[in-house]
Amino acid sequence: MEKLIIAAAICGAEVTKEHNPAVPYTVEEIVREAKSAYDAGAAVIHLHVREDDGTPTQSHERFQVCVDGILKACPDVIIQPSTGGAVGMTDLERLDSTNITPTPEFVTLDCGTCNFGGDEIFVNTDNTIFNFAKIMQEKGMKPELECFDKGMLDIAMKAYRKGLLDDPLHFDFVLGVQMSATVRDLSFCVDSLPPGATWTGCAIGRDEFTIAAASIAMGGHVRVGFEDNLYIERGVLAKSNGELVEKAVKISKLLGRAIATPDEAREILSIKKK
Ligand code: KMH
Ligand code: ZN
Repeated sequence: MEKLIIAAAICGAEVTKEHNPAVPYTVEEIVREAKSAYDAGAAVIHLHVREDDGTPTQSHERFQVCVDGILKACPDVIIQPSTGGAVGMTDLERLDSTNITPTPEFVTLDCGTCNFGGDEIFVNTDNTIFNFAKIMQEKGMKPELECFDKGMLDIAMKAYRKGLLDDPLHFDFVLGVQMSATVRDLSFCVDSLPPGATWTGCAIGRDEFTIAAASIAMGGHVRVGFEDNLYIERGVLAKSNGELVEKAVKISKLLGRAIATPDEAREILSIKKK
């Protein structure tokens, strides 16, 4: 089977130090967490950043300092700035994370609106998605198509048919927010993929490693990290993102699948290094 790409979502926009004191806020903490994930085997860092007090920000200045720090510590890693940001941010604010140097090689593209718990709604209208896709295409940034349910894959395919997405497509199925984190739901998404697409599976909360194991066995790639899950096992907080990546590496090795380096991940995903 193809080597496994592990992405580490090291920070997110919703979790806080109250949930797990190792959640990074400062530039030093962000770099520390990225390095721990990279050293453990992550090829991709899915990046959100914070102000020092933990407030999520998409400011390109803050992203630039964090990206510079991460690249100094992990020179070949693939950094994937989020364009999802935090619930309630404007489209312009969300896209500011991409205004950095070098232009990001990989970014997220959220493919639909979804319930984000309580009264929170993460808004991605068709026009937002098409505009983001167009900008990504113009700037040569490969989008990872974030799908929180199968309908979002269908919306992504609308953008594809409009010529706003280039082959080969890469999807990230995020389970446990809107669709249940079950192997059945993951299988439905995977069975619906267009030919030639690659995919990653991840789940929010306690099902992170069940969905990771299923994704590894099914030939997909995986994402783990504090953005999605704060625990290494039931009731035990993870000490670092590296510890979560190590667990994914262990599962993959047990299942006989080797881990991709960042350059091997670029090859698998057809990403051009900037
Ligand atoms: N924080 C969520 C509202 C992404 O990174 O593109 C959006 C999110 C998805 O995390
Ligand atoms: Zn994210």
